[in-house]
Amino acid sequence: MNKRVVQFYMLTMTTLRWARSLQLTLAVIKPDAVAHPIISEAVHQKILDNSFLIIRRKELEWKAADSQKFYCEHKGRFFYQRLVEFMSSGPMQAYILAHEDAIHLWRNLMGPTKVFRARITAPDSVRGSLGLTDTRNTTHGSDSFESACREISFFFPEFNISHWYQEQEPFYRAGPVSYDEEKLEHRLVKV
Ligand code: 3AN
Repeated sequence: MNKRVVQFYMLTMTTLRWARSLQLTLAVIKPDAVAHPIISEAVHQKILDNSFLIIRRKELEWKAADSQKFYCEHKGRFFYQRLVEFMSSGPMQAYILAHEDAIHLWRNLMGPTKVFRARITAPDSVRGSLGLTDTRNTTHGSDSFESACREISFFFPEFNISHWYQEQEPFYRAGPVSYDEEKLEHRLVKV
């Protein structure tokens, strides 16, 4: 069996085990990691290894105004200016991920915000193993259902979240789905 067929078979088996509704979250690989393909590829692999479905993925670059808008809740904090400059300093990769427990699972895999804490308390987490500093901490993940909806719309304005939950979620949950190795996204397989 070639690699693509094996992956398809494994994913088919995986999707058959979804017992609960799928949840969407936003994950971002930040500029510090995208600057080093070996790091961004390791994060991408971690997403696949943890059975997330990649519903959408894109590479993008922010202007300072985008960064200020997204992080407006942190305006006034000592790290705000540094954060805004860093997040508009180079390309990022944004993902819409689906999993039964997508928000919690991705936050857990990322580890604590502060890299020094992450290295001690969660050394195998993304931030614990790959993070550079508290600002350049490799990844972002939504922290609630509400912020996932808001943040997905911020990064993917063309994506209709309610439509996905109503029309697409049942099909992704039931499967089968395949992984498109060129687009690096999962696709529904027509049976
Ligand atoms: P998280 O990304 O873990 O949800 P938030 O929302 O509190 O954490 O912070 C948003 C981003 O701001 C973090 N990912 C990090 O890049 C930056 N940040 C947060 N706290 C600090 C800090 N104490 N020093 C430097 N940067 C920080």
